[in-house]
Amino acid sequence: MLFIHGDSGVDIASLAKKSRSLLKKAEDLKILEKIYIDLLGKNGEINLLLKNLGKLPKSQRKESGKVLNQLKNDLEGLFQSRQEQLKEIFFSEELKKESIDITLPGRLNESGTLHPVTSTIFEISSFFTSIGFEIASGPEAETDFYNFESLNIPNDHPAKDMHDTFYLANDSLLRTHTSPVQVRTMEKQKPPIRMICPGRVYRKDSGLTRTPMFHMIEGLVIEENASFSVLKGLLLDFIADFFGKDVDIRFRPSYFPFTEPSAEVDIKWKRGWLEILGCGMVHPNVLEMSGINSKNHSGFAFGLGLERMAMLKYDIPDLRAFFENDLRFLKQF
Ligand code: 2U9
Repeated sequence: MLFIHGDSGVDIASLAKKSRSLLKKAEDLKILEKIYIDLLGKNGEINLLLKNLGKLPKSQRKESGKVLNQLKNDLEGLFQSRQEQLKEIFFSEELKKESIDITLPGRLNESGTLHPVTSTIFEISSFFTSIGFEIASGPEAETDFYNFESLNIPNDHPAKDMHDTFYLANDSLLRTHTSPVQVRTMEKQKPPIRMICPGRVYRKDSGLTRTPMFHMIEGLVIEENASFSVLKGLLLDFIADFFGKDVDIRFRPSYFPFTEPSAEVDIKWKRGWLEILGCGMVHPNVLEMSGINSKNHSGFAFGLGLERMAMLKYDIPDLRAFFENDLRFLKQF
């Protein structure tokens, strides 16, 4: 028992026991800090005792000082080792929180894909350019002359009806096929001409199998001796290239104002015959209207709808999928 102020006394042994246990049990760095200040701070319990040593009888001062200083050193040590421990626990917990799970899958760079209509245009174009065809394009807003008159389409033809064609201001209209581009090319270029023309076309039409805008490719060949047999051979090669060599193909007579004779081509698809394109020998009136002498030149032409080709090739059941821009659909291509 250490007596410091008159009749009150301090039991060093129990102070030591209490202090050691407090330091050892401190749960985190903040609590430990507080315990340190209470015990060993400037005005802490131990320092107050040291300050008051002078009040002890001289005979006890030396011994008490020694005991208190020993306790102080002892507690400083305990504090430091508990502080190290708690720091280690704190840091390892922080590390755990910040740790990176390197087994998780990385962030993938998603790359875009071509729209199925675009890849169909590319595929068909590369077949024709590989055998010497040029690719041409032209305006989507056209005149009556280039879209109808020059193509031998009479004024009373149903295609010219307000119900079928989008008419714009200033006597222009949205082209209903890409044929105007071929007419413009014939006006500018001397034969031989071998060209294809992919692009958007517009018709006042909509439903499950038709949309007011769709894509076409049309082809045109003007030579001295263009013949139906060459046209037929070319289209047989093209269809075999696009759909595979084993596909069954049928030519069937048809009618278009701008070709004579005209035909439509069907392929055997699943259960029955399916129309995929139209073609024919360019009508002499069309050649003459574009400044080509029909006496010493002849031509053939063909046209096909691209959405339809893409639907068959990629087995897409619904036309609307092309225009909805649903990424789950587009990502498959
Ligand atoms: C010129 C002369 C003739 C292009 C042709 C077709 C037959 C044809 C349709 C197929 C399905 C359009 O997308 S579709 O609706 N096209 O059947 N097109 S011959 O004839 C031309 C073109 C230009 C100067």
